[in-house]
Amino acid sequence: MYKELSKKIEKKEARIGVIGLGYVGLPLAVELAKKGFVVTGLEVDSKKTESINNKKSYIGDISTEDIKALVEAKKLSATTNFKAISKLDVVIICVPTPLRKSKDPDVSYIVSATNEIKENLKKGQLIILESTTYPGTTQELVLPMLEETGLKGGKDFFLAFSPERIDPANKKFTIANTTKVVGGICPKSADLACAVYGSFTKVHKVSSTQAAEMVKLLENTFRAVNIGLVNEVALMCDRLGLNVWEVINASATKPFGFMKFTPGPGIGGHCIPLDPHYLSWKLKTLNFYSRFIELAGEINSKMPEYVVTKLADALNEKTKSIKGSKILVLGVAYKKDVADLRESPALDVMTLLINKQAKLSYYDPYVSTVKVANKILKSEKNISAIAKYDAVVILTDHSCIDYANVVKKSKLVFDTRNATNLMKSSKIVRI
Ligand code: SAJ
Repeated sequence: MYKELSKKIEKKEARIGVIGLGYVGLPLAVELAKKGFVVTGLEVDSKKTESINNKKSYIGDISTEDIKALVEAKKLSATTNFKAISKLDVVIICVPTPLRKSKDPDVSYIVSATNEIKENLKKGQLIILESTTYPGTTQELVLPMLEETGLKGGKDFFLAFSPERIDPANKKFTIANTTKVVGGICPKSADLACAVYGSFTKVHKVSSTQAAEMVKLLENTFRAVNIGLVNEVALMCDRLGLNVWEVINASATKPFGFMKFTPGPGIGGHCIPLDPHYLSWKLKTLNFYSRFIELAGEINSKMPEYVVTKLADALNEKTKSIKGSKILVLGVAYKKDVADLRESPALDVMTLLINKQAKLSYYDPYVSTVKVANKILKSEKNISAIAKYDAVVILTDHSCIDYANVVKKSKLVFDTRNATNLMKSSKIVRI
C-alpha cells in the first residue's frame, strides 16, 4: 500500500481532497492542482463550491484566472458531497479551530471533518491535518476516531500533521516558498506527507505529529508574547515620559539579537489571539500553568482600555470629555491593508467609546460596515470633513491614508500605530 501510494504521489496521479476551502485550503488546493494533481475541494458551504465550479475565486490571494484554468483542465473541482472521499488517495483537513468564549479550544470542526473521513475511509489512504491545534490532537483525537473503522493507522491508512503557514496578502512569502513542517504517526506517514508537500515547496520533517503541532504554536506564541512585551514597554515609556516609537526604532538598529515588534491597541486576527490559548489549555490539563501566555494575553487584552484612558486624558487637556465628543476612528481592520475584522481590537476600543457616549464615526476603506455595542455603523465615505471631529483616533494604519493631511486638518490626533511616523505636532498624542 505504502509503495503504491508513494508512486502515485510521485507521478502526480494521487487523487487529493482538501476539506475546507478557506484562506488556507483554497491556496493549498490550487497549488497542488497547479503541480498536476487532480484535486477535489470538499466544503460544507455550497456558495464556495459553486464559486469554484463556476470558475470564480473568492480569496484575495487566488486569481479567478488560476481557478478558471484549473477547473477547465479538470484539475480542480469542488463538492459538498463528502462521499467523494472514498475515491481519493490523500485527504487534507484545513478547517477552522476557533476558541470558545471560555478560551477553551473548539475542535468541533476537526471532529466533523474526521467523521466524514471515517465514513468513507479506504485502505491505503493518507490523511493530513493542517488546522492549528493543541499538541496531541492528531494522535489522541483523530487517530482513534479513524481506527474505529477497524482499519489500523500506519498499516491500513497513513496519518500526519503539517501546520499551515498561509499569511494572507503576503506577497513575499507564499505557499510555494514557505517550508512545510511535517510530522507523522509513523515514518511512512511522514514520508508520504513530505512527498505531497515536496511537490511544491521545501519540507522539514519532525519526529511526531505532536512536535509538528507544537511548532506552529511556538511560532504564534512567540509573536503574542513579544507583542505583549512591547505593549508593556509602551506603558513603561508612558510612565517615564519617553516616546516608545523612538526607543523601538533605535533598538531596531541592532542588526542581531533583536526583532522589532510594535505596540498597538491590542491584537486581532485569526491566529495570534487564539493559537497560544490552545497551548496553555493543553498544558493546564497536565497541571502546567503557561505564565508567559497568560501574562501576554492579559497585557494585550488590556490595551483597548489603555487607549481609551489616554484619549480621555488628551480630550481633558482641551476641557472636553469623551461623552458628547465627536470622535472619528481611522482604520478598524485587525491589521493594516487587510479587510479582516476578526478579533480586531478596534472593535473593543469602539465599544468602550460608544459605552462612554462618544459621538462615534469611523473611516476604513476596506471595511464598509461594523457591528459594535449592538449598533451597525457605516464607514464615512471619505475624511474630507475631518476638521469637525474633536479627536481622530488611528487604530489601524492602512497605507492608503495621507496621515500628514489628517494631522493638518484635525484638531487632535491619537495615533496608536505611529502612522504619523514620529511627525512633530502638538496635535498628536501617541500610545
Ligand atoms: N501586532 C502588533 N504588533 C506587532 C505585530 C502585530 O500589535 O508588532 C498586532 C497586529 O496589529 C494584529 C495582531 O497583532 O492585530 C496579529 O498580527 P500578525 O502580524 O501576527 O498577523 P496575523 O494574525 O495575520 O499572523 C499571521 C500568522 N501567520 C500564520 O499563522 C500562518 C503569523 O504567524 C505571521 O507571522 C504573521 O501573519 C505575519 O508575520 O504577518
